[in-house]
Amino acid sequence: MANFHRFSNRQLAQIFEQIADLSEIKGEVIYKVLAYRRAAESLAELNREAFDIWQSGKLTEIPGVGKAIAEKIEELFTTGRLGFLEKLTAEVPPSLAELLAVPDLGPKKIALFWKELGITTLAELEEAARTGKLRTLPGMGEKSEARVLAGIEAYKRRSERIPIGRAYPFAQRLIARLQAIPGVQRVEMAGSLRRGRSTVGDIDLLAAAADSSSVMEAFLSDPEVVRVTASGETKSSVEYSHGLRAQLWVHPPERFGTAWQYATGSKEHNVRLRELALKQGWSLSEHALSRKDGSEVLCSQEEEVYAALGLPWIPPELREDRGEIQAALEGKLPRLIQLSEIRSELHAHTTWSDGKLTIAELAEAARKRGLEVLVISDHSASLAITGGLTAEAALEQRREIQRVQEQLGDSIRLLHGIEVEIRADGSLDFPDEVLAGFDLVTASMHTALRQPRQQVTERLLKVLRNPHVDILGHPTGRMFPNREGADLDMEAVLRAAREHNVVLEINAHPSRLDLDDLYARRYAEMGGLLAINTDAHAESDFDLLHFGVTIARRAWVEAESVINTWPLARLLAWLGARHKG
Ligand code: DGT
Ligand code: CA
Ligand code: ZN
Repeated sequence: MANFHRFSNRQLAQIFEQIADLSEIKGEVIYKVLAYRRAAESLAELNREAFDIWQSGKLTEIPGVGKAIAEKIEELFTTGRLGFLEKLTAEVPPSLAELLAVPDLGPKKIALFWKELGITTLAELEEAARTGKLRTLPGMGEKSEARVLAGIEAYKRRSERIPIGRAYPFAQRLIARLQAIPGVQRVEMAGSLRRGRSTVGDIDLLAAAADSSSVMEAFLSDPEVVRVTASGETKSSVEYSHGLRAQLWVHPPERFGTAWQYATGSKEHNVRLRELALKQGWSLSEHALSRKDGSEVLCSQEEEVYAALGLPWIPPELREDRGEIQAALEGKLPRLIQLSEIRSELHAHTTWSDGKLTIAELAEAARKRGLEVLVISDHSASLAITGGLTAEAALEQRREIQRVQEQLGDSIRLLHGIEVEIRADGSLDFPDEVLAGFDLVTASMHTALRQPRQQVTERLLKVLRNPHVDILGHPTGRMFPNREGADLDMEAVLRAAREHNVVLEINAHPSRLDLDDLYARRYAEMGGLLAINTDAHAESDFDLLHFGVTIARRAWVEAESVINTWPLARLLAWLGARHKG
């Protein structure tokens, strides 16, 4: 048999999408462009491989695939190439396709810029607009040139992911506004935001309403909206200033369960779930579960969707196609840690270094939130910008903590910790005999994060071997949106931490979320212990704890693995045993 080229549906879809884009810029008649787009969409949505369909001679039965497109698909499968596309890319530079995604920039203008000024990339277009070259072209002027620049700005913002720390509070505000609209029964987060990803492409919201028009209208006409990017009866999307984006889906309450399941994703989880449904004779869509005969089963609750497929409800944080459906089928889903199970904060700062609250104020803030234990852990001296503690100052602080503890009685237990700085050479700010005096030692690095991989890894390994170090704080040092973590050999770090029984922190501050979910999962699977800490510098920081718990949930972590869930006696016994050992 001949050697065929097995293009996936996705690859085929991308090829026809590219043909559509380039034909459009070339000036091809619009119905042909639309036909290519339709074929691309239909190929992307197929639930069987187009290759298999081709082998059974039925390509033209695919919606949107007529004779001309079927021939092109066949050429790809048989030769691995497509003469038509090769000719097209020789005529129209493929890099122009990206420009179609710039808001308010159409194919005619793109062709004009290309033919008159030789512009083929986004960077060239931006340069031409900034230097006033576009305004001289026919049909252009200063205003339309400015609009091109604004479009480029919007496009760049749109391709950036939004940190969850910005998306989440904004989504809460949007939800409150939409819930106030008459006829709206319920509004919930969906998409990557509900799954708790550290960054989101956009904010997905789902509303339950019998009639979508009033809630859609309110969403689109919100005064903070700067641009409507799509609008329809069941789905619309908008942009706000500062690059925030949101998408609202509206479904009737009796179909809320399937809609919420669909809109929560991930896409990969949904694909697997649909496969499972198909095997059981169902088809699953955002609207309903349907049987072969076309009859629908409506689900107002997500639980009903999973139950119909013989599954327990799967927490959204697990829906990443990382084995959760198999685990659910086997009844082996983890009992994920919950926010309410956290009893202690093990990493917090006061006015003794760069915190905003005194020891007493910090203790009160922690007590108010129901915490049973608070570890005061200010910075050590070498992190000079924080006004870090010297060994002498730390002793003085210890006496102050004792005084505050006496005032507080047993309403909350204070422990004296330190966030000791890891120097560039892997030594710590304090000698061992000083470290031995603290109840709990967290070692963190804040500087020299760009050391080469081997050096920075060795640096941490040295720290992990120090028997006084209980917790490694925010292990990689990453900061959203633009500071990458150190280039660590994480496997070596996790192994060493496990060997020396060092706890790895999931820093709950949304600009950190470090460890991330993947490494936290790996460490917990190795049997390692984790801590979830807010690293509070101010009262409101305590309210960020849920972001850290979400990372732990995404990491399949149960309460047992997180030392903040342990009762005081167990925590103290564990610390005592470590420090004796
Ligand atoms: P993001 O916004 O990039 O952080 O990620 P998501 O997961 O929020 O993705 P988004 O906003 O593109 O779509 C929201 C949800 O809609 C997604 O999680 C699952 C569902 N969805 C979107 N497109 C598709 C699709 O082509 N197939 C399936 N099965 N589901 C989809
Ligand atoms: Ca999204
Ligand atoms: Zn800190």
